[in-house]
Order: sequence, then C-alpha cells, then structure tokens
Amino acid sequence: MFETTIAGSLPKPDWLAETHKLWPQWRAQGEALKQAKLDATLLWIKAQEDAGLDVVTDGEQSRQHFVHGFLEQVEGIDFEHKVKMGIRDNRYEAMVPQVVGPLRLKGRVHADEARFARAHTKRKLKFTLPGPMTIVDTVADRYYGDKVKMAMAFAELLNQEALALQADGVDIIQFDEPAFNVYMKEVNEWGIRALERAAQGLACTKAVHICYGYGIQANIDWKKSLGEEWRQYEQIFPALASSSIDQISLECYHSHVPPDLMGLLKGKDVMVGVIDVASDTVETPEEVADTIGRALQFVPARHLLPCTNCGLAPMDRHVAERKLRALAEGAALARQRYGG
Ligand code: MET
Repeated sequence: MFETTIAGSLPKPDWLAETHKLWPQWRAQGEALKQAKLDATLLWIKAQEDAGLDVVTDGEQSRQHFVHGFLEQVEGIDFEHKVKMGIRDNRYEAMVPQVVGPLRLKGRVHADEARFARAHTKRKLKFTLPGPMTIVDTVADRYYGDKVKMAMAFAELLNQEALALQADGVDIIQFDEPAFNVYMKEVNEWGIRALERAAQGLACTKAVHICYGYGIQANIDWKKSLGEEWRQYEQIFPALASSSIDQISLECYHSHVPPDLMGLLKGKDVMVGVIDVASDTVETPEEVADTIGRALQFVPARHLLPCTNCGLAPMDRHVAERKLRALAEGAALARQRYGG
C-alpha cells in the first residue's frame, strides 16, 4: 500500500556535472565520464534505498537531459548544429538538435546504466524514457515535415529500447510526456496513439509521467498564468484511462489541479505528486500524509502511489536527499493513519 516512487531524475553530484542546471556540462570525458556516471548511479540507488523508497530509478545520472539523453543514440539527428527553439508552446527557449534524416537507433541507448542499476538493487526498478510527443516538441525538424509521422518514427525507436530494457530486468517503464498538458487536442488526436506504440508489447508495468514541469523560473511564471484551477488534465485523462498504460502521474502538493480530476483515472494506478519540486522547503511527513489523505477521496488506496511532482534534477543535492526521506516517511505515516 502507498508504494513510493519518484518522477525519475535526481541531481548530479558536482564531480559528475554542473549543478542546479537542466542542461549541465559533464565534468569528465571518455572512460572517466562513463565511470563517474555509474558511480553517481550507485550513490543514488543507495540514497533511495536508505530513504526507504519502494521503487528506485537510476536517477537519470547518465543523461544530460531527460529528452536529449535518448536522442544522442539516434541516427538522423545532428547534435553538432543545435538551434534555438521555443518549446512547450514557446514557454521557454532551448538549444535543440535537428532531425536531418531517417531516424534509426545506433544501438542500445541505456543498457549500461539499466543493467548496472539492476545488478545493484533488489527493489523494483523503474526506468524512464521521453515520450514521443515530448521528443517532437524538443527537436527541430528539418526532414519529416510532419509531426505525427516523426512522432511515430520516434515511438518505434522508443519501443525497441523499451523492450530491451524489459529484457534487462526493469520492472516499470515510464514515458515522460510533459507536453501532454500543453497540446491537449493533439494528445487525443495522436499523442496517446504514439505513446501506446512506444509501449507496444511490453509485459512489464507501463507508466506515463505528465507534469507542469521542473522547478525552473520559466515554469513558475507559466503556472502563474494558468489561473486558479488547472484543468488541462480533464481533457486528456478520459483517453488515458481507456489506454493500455497502467500508471499515470499528476501533481498534487502546491498545485492548482482540482483533486477530483483523479476520479477520471478509474482503474489506473495514480502517481500522486506529494513533493513540490519548485521549492527547497522540505515537506514534513505530516504534510505528505495529508496530501495522500486528500487524494484518497478520489483514488483507492491500492492504486495510490506517492511520488514527486516532477524530476529533481535541477535541485540542490542535499535538499533532494531530504525530500526523498520526507516522501518515504510521509507514506509510512499515511499507512498508519489510513491503513486499517
Ligand atoms: N523523468 C523526468 C525527470 O524526472 C521527467 C521530466 S518531465 C519535465 O526529470
């Protein structure tokens, strides 16, 4: 009951990469970098276990960014000539690589870190991949000329990697789709179809993470513009509820998402965001348990997975460690309070 999990990413230690950044520069190269990534992975697996989390991840220590990490292993993408592009409906600008030819995987993308993580934990292991719609929104297209066609091409590649991750022993594969609350019409037209293509044939648990973004300034400003109630999920949850995806996330703590929207996800596991990623104030176990209590009005206990609102990548490392503990302690308190 109340199996705890995180959105995926954790801060990189300062000997691995620049800190407090979404697109940090690595501190080493070649073999030394490879080793440093695995060392950081081990450190965070231990920290998640020590905190008492039920499901652990590799902390996304081996990728520079949650979308571009996957793209680095895709043929047909030019990383040498990045261009500035407005992403998430021009919410912020990013330097993005360009799609310049047919897309194909160069080989395995995440075999090293997934197998390494699997070898070092007996807990459930979740592995995250960017979703097709979010990828399409984070690259510049100079080849396909058609968003849906390009998304389906990415979905096929994601599916190849997802099936291989399952064979590596991963228990849960999560696709990250923060673009899902920006382009709601497209989500219903093709976003969920592309997501299901990416998850096709998986027998392990399939999750989708949707959110209002990291705790960076552009997102904080955007949220201020969304009004008193954030109802975006209302437009996409019905279709997600009838999809083949098992677990769906939503922000709860410090968010303006009306909690009754969780009721639209009947039958699904709901990853309920009980940890704010936009504030360094560490939640108390009581606050976490209170948030779980509110969500229980709309989600049965066996389907409720306490989670972080989004990834912790740009956060201070020590704050993140304390937030992991707050998450686990809050869930433990909720088990006592609501367990019987
Ligand atoms: N898995 C990603 C992370 O935890 C999701 C990011 S969505 C903006 O960082």
